[in-house]
Amino acid sequence: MAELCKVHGVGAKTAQEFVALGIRTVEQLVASGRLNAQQLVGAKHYKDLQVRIPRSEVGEVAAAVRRALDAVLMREGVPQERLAEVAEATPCGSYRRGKLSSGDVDVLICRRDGGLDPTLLGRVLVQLEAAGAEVEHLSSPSVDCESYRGVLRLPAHPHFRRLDLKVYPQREYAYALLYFTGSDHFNRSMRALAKAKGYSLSDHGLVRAHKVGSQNVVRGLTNLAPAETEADIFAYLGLEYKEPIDRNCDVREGVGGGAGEGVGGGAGEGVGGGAGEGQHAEVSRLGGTGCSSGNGASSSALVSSVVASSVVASSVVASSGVASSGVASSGVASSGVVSSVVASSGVASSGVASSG
Ligand code: DCT
Ligand code: MG
Repeated sequence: MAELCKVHGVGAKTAQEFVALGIRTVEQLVASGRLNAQQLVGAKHYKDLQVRIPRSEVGEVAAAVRRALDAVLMREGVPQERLAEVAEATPCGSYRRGKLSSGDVDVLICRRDGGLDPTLLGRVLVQLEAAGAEVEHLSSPSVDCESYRGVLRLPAHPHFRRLDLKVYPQREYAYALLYFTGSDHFNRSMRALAKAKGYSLSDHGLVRAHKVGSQNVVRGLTNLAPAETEADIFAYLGLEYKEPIDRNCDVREGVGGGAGEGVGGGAGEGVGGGAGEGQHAEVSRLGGTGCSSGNGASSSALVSSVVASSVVASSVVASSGVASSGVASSGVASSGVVSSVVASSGVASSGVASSG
């Protein structure tokens, strides 16, 4: 069961169904003929896809994508000196947050000289293959594709790696960058803040949103805050700007405030302890904004850092003597979350019940 769950595209429920059929190993699973095309790719490479990708290789994959994009653009007649201004390709996710290793490679592409081009990703993939990469698809790149999921192995590298490519138009690009940089906890926190202010924040923009009854949320269609940069979005929401490296709210690598991996100094470092009891009320006043996570990490700090307008210097927080809250049901203290989000805005908070 545990082994079957490691196959990309096979969830716990499906794995249980396979086990009920007497299937125990990935080899048996492949032989059973019960996998769809995506699951077959996942099964074929399931060992590779469990290996974390060193930062240098994420950079190489992203550079290969950029070269392929450039080749495609040049074939369209874009002169070499205009390539950088015509299109952007930014590796996001944990790589952009400075992590030393990543689970996958997330590259966002923006065509700056026009709207969406549904054929672009397909052409980039063909070019990647022409340049020697082995590519297998988890989603089809052929028709109207603004988003691609697959696995890729660069020549001279032993492992296949998960690759996600997405194309966004210029007007949405800053929002997409913010979203795909994450971390997911940081995003949850920022979305919760937006929600508390009557907005809905997504990878496409910021719209008005209000609840009807207990469930339905009506979202506006107009992006209220056209943004050139991520900083514009922070500013619109009244937030202090956070560099990508300061958006690591995960607890995997920041347990106890400070055990983080990262480059450039700062990722995952914390102010040590710092769960401010006083801010719990602020968070609960927001009605438990849904920013707690399933694995027990609280990411409420961003919310309260804005809602509570007082700014407590992080050093003060650190020395305030308030014990790290340790709310996580998994037993993982959430101070890594607190410290990485709060670091400079400085309002201590965590302590939101982990199961929300
Ligand atoms: N994301 C999110 N909510 C999720 C999943 C993802 O907001 N439930 C965003 C934030 C990160 C970005 O998408 C890319 O997702 P992943 O690749 O899953 O995360 P990562 O931070 O890049 O981590 P990893 O190193 O494991 O790829
Ligand atoms: Mg990633």
